[in-house]
Amino acid sequence: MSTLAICPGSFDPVTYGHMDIIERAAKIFDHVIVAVFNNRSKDPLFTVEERIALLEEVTRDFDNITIDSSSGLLMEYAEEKGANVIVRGLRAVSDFEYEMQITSMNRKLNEDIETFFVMTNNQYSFLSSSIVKEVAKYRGTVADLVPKTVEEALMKKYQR
Ligand code: COD
Repeated sequence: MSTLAICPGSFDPVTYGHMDIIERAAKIFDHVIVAVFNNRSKDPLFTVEERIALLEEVTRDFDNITIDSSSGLLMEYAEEKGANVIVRGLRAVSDFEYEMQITSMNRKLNEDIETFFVMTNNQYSFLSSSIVKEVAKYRGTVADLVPKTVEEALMKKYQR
């Protein structure tokens, strides 16, 4: 049986922390769909199309990764795609409570699709898209946190 995993997220924008999780998933599962969800409770810096373009650029060396988007429920999307697995990253204990809540609800919606948690590389355990945006906004360097193409996109957004 071939395995299809979904890596869902906001990816606003994609960071080395996201890439660590996506690349680990791509080594384990036959195919990975990175799905950009339009989370209405967040006020995104990048449009969904911009986030997709950045993800496509930074994953172009992987032939088993596809980038997609959705504005609906994650589990409905996963069913539609015929996915077996959802992959989420864990940075620290602080992520655990939120992830447990979401996973419990997702399991109620479809108990056949398992959620796998992948622990990030320690060097990215502090990293989030919000921190990257904050640093870039105040002209700090984000070169170690995001790929060059994302760094350039951030500089453009903040008009430098
Ligand atoms: N190291 C490791 N993993 C990381 C790092 C890092 N430094 N940074 C982020 N990650 C992981 C996150 O843990 C997550 O697994 C993934 O990367 C994406 O992260 P974000 O922050 O871009 O995305 P989120 O967590 O805001 O995404 C939330 C969703 C959009 C997936 C969620 O809101 C959702 O499922 N929305 C659809 C509606 C729905 O079905 N809701 C749930 C019903 S209960």
